[in-house]
Amino acid sequence: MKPVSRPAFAFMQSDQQMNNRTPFFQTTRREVYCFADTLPLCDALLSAGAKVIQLRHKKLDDAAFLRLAAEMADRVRRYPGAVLIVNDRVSAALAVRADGIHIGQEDADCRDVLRRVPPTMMVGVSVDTVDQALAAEAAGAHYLGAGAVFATPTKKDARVIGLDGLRAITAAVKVPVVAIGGISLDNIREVAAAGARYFAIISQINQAADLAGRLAAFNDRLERPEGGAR
Ligand code: TZP
Ligand code: MG
Repeated sequence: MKPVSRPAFAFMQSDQQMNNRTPFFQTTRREVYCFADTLPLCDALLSAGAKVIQLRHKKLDDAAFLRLAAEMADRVRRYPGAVLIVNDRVSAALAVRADGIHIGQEDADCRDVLRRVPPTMMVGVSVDTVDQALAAEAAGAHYLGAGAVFATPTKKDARVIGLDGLRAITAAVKVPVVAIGGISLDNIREVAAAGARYFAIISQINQAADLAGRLAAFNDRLERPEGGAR
């Protein structure tokens, strides 16, 4: 997809410049949810047609993270329909007027985050049990990240909930569920059948030799959930 050219100062404009994409996360669509921790990766994902990019970087100090977040927000805004979610760091999400903030159980409290961010900013919460899912939904989370569905080298310490755990969570809540952990071309249809609406995929996309081709292959699986010939 070609970027739309916008003035470079676009994201520095007033609050009205802030996105109005809530609710981006819906229970009526299926979408791959991508991750970037560098600008070249962010660019590659956007030009391949990625619609959701999460900035997830565990090591950068706050100043460097903020610079990267600002650059990524600027890039994402050139692609209509694409959104930037910032992981963990609420202040950075606010400063760059990200489309969303994603928090884990050990990060900030969901209600506190919702009070701090504008109503247009989506708040996602990681959960791995039905109780956590119900609590996050009751607190007002716009979407839930559920996993790890499968064991994954990307996050070795993640609790594995399996397809049964995912199914229990999607059945318990109304908000859209983003499945995460070990999602591959071989299992994404089962993950979709378990009720997930978004599919958070790190290694199987970011480590692919042909990133755009891999993203297209995932989208193809989602467009034809039952499989079969084109
Ligand atoms: N949270 C639970 S599993 C996971 C995170 C961040 C990593 C997912 O990465 P991959 O490579 O798609 O399994
Ligand atoms: Mg976190």
